[in-house]
Amino acid sequence: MSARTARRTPSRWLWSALVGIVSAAAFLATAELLSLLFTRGSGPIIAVGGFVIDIVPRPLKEFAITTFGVYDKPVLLIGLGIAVLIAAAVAGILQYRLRPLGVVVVVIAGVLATLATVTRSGASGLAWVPTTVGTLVGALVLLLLTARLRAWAGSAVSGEADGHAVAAPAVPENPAAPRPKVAVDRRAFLRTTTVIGVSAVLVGVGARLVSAATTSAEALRNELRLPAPRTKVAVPDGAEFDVEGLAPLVTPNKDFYRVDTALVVPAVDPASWRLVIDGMVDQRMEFTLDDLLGMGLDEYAITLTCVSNEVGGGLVGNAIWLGLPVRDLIAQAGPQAGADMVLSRSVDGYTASTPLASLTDPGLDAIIAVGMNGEALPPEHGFPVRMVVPGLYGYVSATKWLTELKVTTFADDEAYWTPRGYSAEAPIKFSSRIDTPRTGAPVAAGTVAIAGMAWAQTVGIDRVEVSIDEGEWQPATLSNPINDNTWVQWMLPWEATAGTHYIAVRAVNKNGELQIEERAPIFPDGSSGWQRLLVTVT
Ligand SMILES: Nc1nc2c(c(=O)[nH]1)N[C@H]1C(S)=C(S)[C@@H](COP(=O)(O)O)O[C@H]1N2
Ligand SMILES: [Mo]
Repeated sequence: MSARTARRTPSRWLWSALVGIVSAAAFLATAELLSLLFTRGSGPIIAVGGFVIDIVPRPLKEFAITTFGVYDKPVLLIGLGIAVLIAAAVAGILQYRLRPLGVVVVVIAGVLATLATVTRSGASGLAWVPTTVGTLVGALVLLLLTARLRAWAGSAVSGEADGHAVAAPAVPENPAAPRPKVAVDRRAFLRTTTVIGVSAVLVGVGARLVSAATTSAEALRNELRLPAPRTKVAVPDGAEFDVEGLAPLVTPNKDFYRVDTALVVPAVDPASWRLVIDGMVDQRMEFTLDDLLGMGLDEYAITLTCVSNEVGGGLVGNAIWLGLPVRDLIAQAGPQAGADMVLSRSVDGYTASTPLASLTDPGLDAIIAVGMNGEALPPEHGFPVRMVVPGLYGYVSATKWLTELKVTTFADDEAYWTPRGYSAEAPIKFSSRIDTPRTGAPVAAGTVAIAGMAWAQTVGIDRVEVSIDEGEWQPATLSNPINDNTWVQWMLPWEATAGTHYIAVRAVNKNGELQIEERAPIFPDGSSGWQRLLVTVT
């Protein structure tokens, strides 16, 4: 065997170990990437690390802390990394020598990582997805690369057998001659391994960076202490019905709809955050968060609605916000004559155009909010500061991660959605919605509660009417509203008989106006129409 031949024969131990490591990298990269979607960026490494921290016996934990001090977590992660590397190399070698033991090792590791993930506190119902898909990808890569390695090794052996196929030719290679099979197989193996390995590293590191940025927003938020409200929202008796399937009066933060253009939730440090008021003002103003908190905060109950909410849809939510009137800030800057719009800007560049009159009206609770339902704004709802304006769709008023209010004119400035065809001004079209019963969820004959929500921010709901099977409109019972800026619940008992039935709903606001019957799409200024649905009674 010539030296050249020896060099071209794969060292199976090393290459199969590398195959194992690349497979593990593919596993982790896949899981990290999916964890951005399913576990709020808490990837498998962090989950397993946290799991280890939780199950390690206290004396060992204390040993780690006293020995490594503040470096106990990095040391843990490095230790974990080394363990993963060794296990991966072993899996690669096992798969090559004792097929399918390597895949078995990957699956066992996957099951352990999944268990660690789903048992983390606050894990969502889909927390198992990233590591499960990761296991699949890891196992597939292991199978694929091992097959490539075998092909290479196989052709190298047969090349040796016929004596000279892989030996260096004595004369310069004829470029037209077909490549020896061993060279082709070697190339295929190396290329696939490199492509998968490099992609895994890029995807994995990218996903970790993204999640590190988002988790740090969470960390900053946990440190912020908000002052107690000067006045609290009083929820009157009878504000909420006890009907199964009916939306709660106050939407929990975790269930509150989210709509924005941010691919990654901006991580804003409250310490360096500033709100600038500029444009057509006498005095440019700049506020720190402490400035705002020091002005005294009150609670405001306001129902937020998205222009993209279809009739009967879920892009509407009600929260008790902690904040202060925008008009107090704008008054300090002194808006100039001729201005008719405020362009609010987010740290991520998003902008909304709100009529200046809405933000200076002493009768309208247009607010700068820092709190939502008793806690600081969640990162995805605009931490640390957003705007909320009763009666205007979110895209023209509710800028999250707010950083600038530019006093200007509709003639001079455009908001994010305006050149995309949406109306520059967009008051909420008041509406009503059936929450229960639902199409596709049959109910038993007998007394059935038909119930839902209705909203007419700034005006209030006067009544809600229900029609069954095109029959006459019957008034529903309304819950006791918190105020005219919030939605109300409505309910109507119904003696349901077996068969299929139509239920329709409409509202009348306190100005005596009837909800628009004509159907309109959400584009360009919000949907309209009466919700009408088919229910099956058994
Ligand atoms: N920075 C920023 N703020 C934004 C948006 C956005 O895309 N970026 N979307 C707006 C829209 S369309 C709506 S309906 C509300 C939704 O607020 P929520 O996600 O807290 O429910 O935020 C508004 N504020
Ligand atoms: Mo929206």
